[in-house]
Amino acid sequence: MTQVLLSIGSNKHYPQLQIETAFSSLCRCFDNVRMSSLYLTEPVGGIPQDSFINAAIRLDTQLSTHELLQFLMELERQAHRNRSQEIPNGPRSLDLDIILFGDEILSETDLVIPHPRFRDRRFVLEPMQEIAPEVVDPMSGKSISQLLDKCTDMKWVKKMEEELVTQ
Ligand code: PH2
Ligand code: MG
Ligand code: MG
Repeated sequence: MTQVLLSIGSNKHYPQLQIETAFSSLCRCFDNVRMSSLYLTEPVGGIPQDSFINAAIRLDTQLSTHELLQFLMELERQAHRNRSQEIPNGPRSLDLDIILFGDEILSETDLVIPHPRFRDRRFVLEPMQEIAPEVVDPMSGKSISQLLDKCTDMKWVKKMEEELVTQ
C-alpha cells in the first residue's frame, strides 16, 4: 500500500458538488480516504476567472502511479472536463492532481511526482496541513508544515465554514 496525497479543485459547474461527487467515488474505491475542509481560494495563473474551491485528500492504494493517474482522469472526464478545449490554468470543473505518491520521485512527460509546483501554492499546502502536516516531501526532505511555513505565495486561501458551504 502506498499513501498518496492529492489536491482537488474546481471553479466551474457547481464546484462544491464536483468535489463531493469525486470524493464519494474515491471513498468507494480506495482505503483510508480522508479529505480536508473545503477552501475558497484566489485563482493562481494570471487568468481572470471565478474563485476555486480546493481541498486535500489522503488515501492508500495498491495501484501504480500511472494506474492512479488514469483513474483520476476518468473522474475528471465524468465531471465533463474536456482537456482539448481548456486554457492552461483556466477554469475547470474538476482537477485531481497527484501531489505525493509515497516516497516516489518520477519525471515523465505525462506525470511528474512530486507535483512540480505544489511547494509554491498556498491553495495546495494549507488544506494539506490539516490532514497530513507531518508527511515529508521526498525531494526537499521537508514536511508539509515546514513547506507551508516558508511558502511565500500571497494569494488568499479561506477555509469555508460549514454553514457557508452552499455553492
Ligand atoms: N488550479 C490551476 C490553476 N490555478 N488556482 C487555484 N486557486 N486553485 C486551483 O486549483 C488552481 C488554480 C490549474 O490546475
Ligand atoms: Mg492542477
Ligand atoms: Mg491537473
